[in-house]
Amino acid sequence: MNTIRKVAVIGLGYIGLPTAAILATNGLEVIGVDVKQDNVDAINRGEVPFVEPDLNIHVAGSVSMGSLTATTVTPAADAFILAVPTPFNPDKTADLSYIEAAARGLAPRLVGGELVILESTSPPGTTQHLADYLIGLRPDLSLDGADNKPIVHVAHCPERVLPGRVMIELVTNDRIVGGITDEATELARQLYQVFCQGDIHLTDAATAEMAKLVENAYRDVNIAFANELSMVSEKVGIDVWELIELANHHPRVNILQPGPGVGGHCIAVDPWFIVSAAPNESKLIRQARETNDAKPAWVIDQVKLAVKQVGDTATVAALGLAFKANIDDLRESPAVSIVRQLNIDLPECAVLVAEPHVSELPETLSSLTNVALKDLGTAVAEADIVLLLVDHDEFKEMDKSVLDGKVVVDTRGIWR
Ligand code: SAJ
Repeated sequence: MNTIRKVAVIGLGYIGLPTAAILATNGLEVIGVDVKQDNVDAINRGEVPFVEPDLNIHVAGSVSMGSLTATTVTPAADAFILAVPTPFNPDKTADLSYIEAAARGLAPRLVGGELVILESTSPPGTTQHLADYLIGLRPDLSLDGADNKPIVHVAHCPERVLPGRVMIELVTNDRIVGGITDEATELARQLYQVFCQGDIHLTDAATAEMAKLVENAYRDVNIAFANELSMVSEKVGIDVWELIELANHHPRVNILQPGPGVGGHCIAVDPWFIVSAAPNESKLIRQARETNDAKPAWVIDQVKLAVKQVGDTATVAALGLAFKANIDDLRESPAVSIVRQLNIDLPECAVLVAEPHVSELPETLSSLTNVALKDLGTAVAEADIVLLLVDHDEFKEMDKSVLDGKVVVDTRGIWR
């Protein structure tokens, strides 16, 4: 195939847009594709439709240089990168409909020789499914040159960047690349080498898929251990934060931090793809998921105990809605579900939410009576109970004396 000069990145979300921008700032012609016209328009103005440190500089710069443009229609290109969502279905299997829709968009543009990379987190076998799906749409092409048909090269390269550090980790993290054929693997390696300063490890597509899932399941299992310790510690009357700090002095122990539950669109989702691929063999992974999913209900029980002390009409300040510190991403956030459930379980309590990273409540909360968004000072001043849900810097840095006389439920251990 020819050198890759033009890349279409399909899906301009938290991963696709940074990837498009980094390719564009490294000299490639990049066309971003998204179904959301508003986002496409914003990007073409050089704006970023969500918060991610340093991304705006890359997008504004590459748009003004003309190396990054956005559109709703997939163009012809030398390489296509699919960065679309893979949510789970109600039965916890992966919903591949966004991948298939992206494939339908690009299939008519193929002439042979292109590279198609799936970046979306996917269960084992999805890259092969994508490849077969493309050939089903374009039987005049092949995956390996069989019958002298022009080749479409298909590979998986899972994204592994941490929200909040995306522009750094895109460049510095190692990458895993696994193609349907060795040639596809090699072509994908060449593309990522354009901007990736980490090592690029080569494997097959299914192993690359599993590597990503396993990384997130590893973290989920370890957070579940910390969350379990927090519940055990409460029961036996000790401080879990001190406990973990002390245990972590051991040279081979590194326990993670308990919290109100695990949020985000990765760690709370990906382990289920392993469970659905091998249900009988993945009992620990499933249990960890269930332990983390059960943590918000435990936090709510702690608030109910506090309300018993204060009275049924207590005012609760809920600090933080994001799924983790210093970002504005509310997806799968345990904090959002805790606030919602508090409103259902404690209808007489006013819940004053302070979330410095959003200007309005998300839809699931905005319609609730007795739940309101306030600035941090007002929420805490008016509260009888202060429920800390996210360890944002603003909360860590606040003057602790404002908590005097209030009942504090600190799910992240920042005020101990
Ligand atoms: N959390 C805890 N305790 C901890 C660490 C995290 O309760 O000690 C919670 C966070 O508050 C949050 C959730 O877990 O609700 C997930 O946060 P995270 O920072 O661990 O991870 P994500 O979801 O932001 O990003 C993960 C990363 N995966 C790993 O670190 C193995 C990232 O590298 C992946 O690219 C990303 O998932 C993804 O897209 O899959």
